[in-house]
Amino acid sequence: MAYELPALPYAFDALEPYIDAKTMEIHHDKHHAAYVTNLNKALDGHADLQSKPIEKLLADLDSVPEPIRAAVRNNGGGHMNHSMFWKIMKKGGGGEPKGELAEGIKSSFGSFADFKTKVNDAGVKRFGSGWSWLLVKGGKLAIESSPNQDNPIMSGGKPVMGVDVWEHAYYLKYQNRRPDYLEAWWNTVNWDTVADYYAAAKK
Ligand code: MN3
Repeated sequence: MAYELPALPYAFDALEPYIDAKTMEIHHDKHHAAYVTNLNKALDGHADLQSKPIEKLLADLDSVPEPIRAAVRNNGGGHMNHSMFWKIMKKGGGGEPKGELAEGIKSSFGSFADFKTKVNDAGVKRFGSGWSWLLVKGGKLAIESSPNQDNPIMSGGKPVMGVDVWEHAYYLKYQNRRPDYLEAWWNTVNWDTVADYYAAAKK
């Protein structure tokens, strides 16, 4: 069974004015679609690997034959990362998390404001393309950035929230202003789905 591009769970313009419709259309229909196509191409003839859930595939890259490992890492990572990214945003998102997630953030990072600053900082300092992550590792919440399409699951972590800082995520509206994009991005967050990822990551 080949990997499939999930439908965007809202309209292209749902995240306006923070993320413009054209960016969302190209990001989902072209970039994410290409990761899925190229992942399936790399895994052609490897039915055992293609039948794995994407998170299982990426948690054990050593089981992927060396000649296709980089393609699986990059395109599989792109597929998993974007599948989460669409779900943790929504129309009318933003505000602050509640419940256990809010408590976890407070006890790990001091305050919600400090947490935001750290996530933004990880994203701004990531040279070139990558992601800023909230993750659970060793039972604790942490903030890290990753290069390219790497996902925390590739190094023993569990992703809770990932912010795409590739230029394709913001260039049409923000050009070189990655910090402005990151600041605006918080207005799109779907804290309910981030809380679901947190609950799953703690298990
Ligand atoms: Mn992207």
